[in-house]
Amino acid sequence: MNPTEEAALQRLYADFDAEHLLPLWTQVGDLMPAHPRPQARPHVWEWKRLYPLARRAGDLVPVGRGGERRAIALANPGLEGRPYATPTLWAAIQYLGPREVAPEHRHTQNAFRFVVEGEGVWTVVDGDPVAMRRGDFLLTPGWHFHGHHNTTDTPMAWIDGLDIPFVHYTDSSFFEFGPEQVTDTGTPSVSRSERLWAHPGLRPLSGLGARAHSPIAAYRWEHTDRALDEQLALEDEGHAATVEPGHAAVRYTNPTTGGDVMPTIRAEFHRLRPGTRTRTRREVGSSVYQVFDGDGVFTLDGVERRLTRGDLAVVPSWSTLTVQADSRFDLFRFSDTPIFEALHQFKEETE
Ligand code: GTQ
Ligand code: FE2
Repeated sequence: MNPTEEAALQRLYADFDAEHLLPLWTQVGDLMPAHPRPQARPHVWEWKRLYPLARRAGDLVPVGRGGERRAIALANPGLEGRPYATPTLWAAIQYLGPREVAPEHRHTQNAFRFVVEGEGVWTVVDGDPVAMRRGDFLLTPGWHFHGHHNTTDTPMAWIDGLDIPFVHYTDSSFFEFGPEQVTDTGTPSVSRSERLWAHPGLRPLSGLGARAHSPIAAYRWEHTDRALDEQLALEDEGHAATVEPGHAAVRYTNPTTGGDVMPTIRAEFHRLRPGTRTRTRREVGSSVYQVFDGDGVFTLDGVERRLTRGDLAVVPSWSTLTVQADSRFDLFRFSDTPIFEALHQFKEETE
């Protein structure tokens, strides 16, 4: 290109800019990479550092109307300071002090809680009080009113998972305040939702038809634990039951469809026998893991990170993951996979 042409080209680009236009040919490599090149990075947050920070927030920051929740988001270091664990998923530690109440509200964002330690908080979902205890997985699907109240003299912390970033990018958020106090202060050990819905393989005839969200408000640890134990016992007895040798796994499902618990979020629990090393996998979409119990090593895009109880790890889209269990290793996992499956964009590779 001669100097005259070069100057003309620069004028063209300046005129594009003035009209808010951008040519594909200068951007194509970034816009259409040969495979996903996530901005989010693999990252680990240690529970032993998170929990004391949440406790300090408990001492200094009140919970109530306006702020709504004492939730502290995991902010992925690749995502430009936004409170997002991945481009689609929010993950936070939420802390509720003795006798505190987080007021009721509802929003289009889908939410869940997972409890790694403690008890004494009830989350009230559309008026149904749901006890929260170690190992329980609790749902607050989109547009259900929910508030949390701690009925004890001890604080409690848990993790929240929501599709906040996805809803934010897609400009689809609606939000409404509910009452400042929870609508039902009862403290039953089993919610009405579980009494109606949480019986294996049985559904009430008063509730036929497919629903977009699971009607089960709480998936209790005793069931998850037993399901995983039985997979390993069956494997010991020579029956096919595990996803790979020494690796038991279950997915939380919506009993009205057999599919995922909520339209945007998948949740699973994995149990590795001591010494198990998984195959290396990568897939489209992002995941967050929390260690429920035990010790092991996550190799994320070739980098080893040692994890222990409560630690959280983010696996961005198309990043490789291998898990090595040094003890029995129990892992809670959630991901945005249902979004990609629904759009026929899901893809995975196993080494
Ligand atoms: O508990 O309702 O971590 O609305 C973020 C948004 C928790 C909740 C979060 C929320 C909640
Ligand atoms: Fe909420």
